[in-house]
Amino acid sequence: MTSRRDFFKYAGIAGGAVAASAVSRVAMAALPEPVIQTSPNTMAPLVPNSGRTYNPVVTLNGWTLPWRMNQGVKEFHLVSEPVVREMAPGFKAHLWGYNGQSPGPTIEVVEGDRVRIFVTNKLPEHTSIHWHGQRLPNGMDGVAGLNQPAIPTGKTFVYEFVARRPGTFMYHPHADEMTQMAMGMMGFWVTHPKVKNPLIDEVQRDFCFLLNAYDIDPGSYTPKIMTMLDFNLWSWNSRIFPGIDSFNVRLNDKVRIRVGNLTMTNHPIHLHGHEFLVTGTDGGPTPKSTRWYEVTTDVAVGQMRQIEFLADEEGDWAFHCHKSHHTMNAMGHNVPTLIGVDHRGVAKKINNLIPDYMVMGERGMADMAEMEMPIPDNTAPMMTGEGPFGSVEMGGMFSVLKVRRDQKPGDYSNPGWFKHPKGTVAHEYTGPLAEPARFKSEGGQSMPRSQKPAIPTEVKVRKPSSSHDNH
Ligand SMILES: [Cu+2]
Repeated sequence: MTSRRDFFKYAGIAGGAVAASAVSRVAMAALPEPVIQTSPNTMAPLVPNSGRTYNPVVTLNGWTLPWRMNQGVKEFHLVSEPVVREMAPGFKAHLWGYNGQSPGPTIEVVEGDRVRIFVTNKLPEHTSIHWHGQRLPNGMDGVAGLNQPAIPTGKTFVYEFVARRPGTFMYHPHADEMTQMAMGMMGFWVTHPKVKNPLIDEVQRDFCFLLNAYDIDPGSYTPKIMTMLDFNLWSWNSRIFPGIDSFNVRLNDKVRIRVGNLTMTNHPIHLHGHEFLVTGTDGGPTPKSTRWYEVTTDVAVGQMRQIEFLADEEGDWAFHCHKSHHTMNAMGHNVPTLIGVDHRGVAKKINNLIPDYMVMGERGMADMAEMEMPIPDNTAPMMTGEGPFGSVEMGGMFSVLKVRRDQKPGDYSNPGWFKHPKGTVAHEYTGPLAEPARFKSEGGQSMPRSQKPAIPTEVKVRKPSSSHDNH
C-alpha cells in the first residue's frame, strides 16, 4: 500500500515518465472532497479564491468545478457516474456524466498552473479522460490502452500536468468512446492567460458550452448508444430549447462565446443582429491577420470555436445552429411530407375506423405547436418555446442573446422580453394592395436542350421518408 507521503511524491511526478495511476485506499484520504451539482441552471461565474486571478467564464446551464490549492498545485476531483439530466422542463434523460451532471463541470485554470485531477470511476465499466487540445506529458493524455490502463470501476486515478497554453479546450473519455460520449460524458476546460496576451482581448462576458446530441426514443429515458449519425436530440450542454438559458448581456459589452463540438456532425452556429470574429480554436488564439467578420461559423466534429463581438444592438437576438433539423426535437423519422396534400377525405374515412386519428402537416409543421399532440410521457415536445408574439417554432440547438441597456455589469439574470420602441416591430400592412406586375425580362438558358422537347413535368417536393441518414 502506498503511504500518503509516497502518494504525493508519486502524483507529483509530472515529467511524463509515469502514466496516470490508481490511487490506493490510504491515499484516498488525501483526496479533495468531490463537489456534486444536480441543478441544470446556469450558475454564477466562480470567482477564483486562490491562485492567480482572472475573469471567470459562465457555463451555459452548467457550472465551474471548485478546486483545492495544495502546495501550489490546483487539485480537482471528477467523478464519472450515471446522472439524471433535465434536458428541458418536463423531460429528463438518464445519462452518464461527471459530478452529478452532463456535461461535467467546467475546469478553469491559468496558463502555467500545475493541475492535479483525481478521477473516480463510478460507472459500470472502465473509463479514462482525454484532455482535448492540451500540451501535456504523453502518459497524461488519457487514451486507454495507449497512454494508460483504463480506470476500472470503483478506482480513482490521478492526472497531473502544467496548463501550458491559454485557450479553450474540452475533456472526454478515450475508452469505449462511442458509448460514453453518446451517454453524455464530456466537459469544458478554459485556460486563462497568465499575463496580458496581444491575441486575447479583455471581455465583459465570457460564455461556454458544448454541442452534443442524443438518440432517445420518445417515451424512453436512456440514449441509444449504437447510433452513428441519426440522432434525434440536438443539444447545447445536454439541454434543448426551450430548456437552454439565454445569453444575457449589457449593451456595449464585449462578449466571448466558446463552443466545442462533440457530436458526430458539423454545426453552423449563427448569431442574429451582430457580426463576430473567430478569435480562437482548440489550437489557441487565432492570429489577427486570419480574422474576418462572420454571422455564421461552422464548428466541425471535435473542434472548438471562440467567437467575439460587441453587443451594440439592443434586443432579443436568436442564436442557433443553422441546420434546420437541429432546431427540432424528438422527431419520428418516418413522417412523410404532406404539405399541399389535401387529405381531409382520407382522414374522415380513417376516423370511422380509428376515432382518435389525427392528420398533421398539410400546411407545414407549425400546426403541431398549436395542436398539442398527445405524446408519450417524458418526450421532448416538438416545439414549445412561447415568445412574446407567439410560439417560437424551434427546438434543439436554439437560444437567445439578450442585449439590454439597463443590465447591470456582471448581472447574468434574464431581463425578460425586449420592449421594442414604438413603430419598430414588423406588422400587418392594411393599406391598399396593387395588382402584382409580372417581371418581363426573364433570361434564357445557357444552351438549348439537345433532346426533342418533352412533355413538361411539374414536381412537388417531397422529402424521402424511408432513408434519413444524410445529416
Ligand atoms: Cu447543428
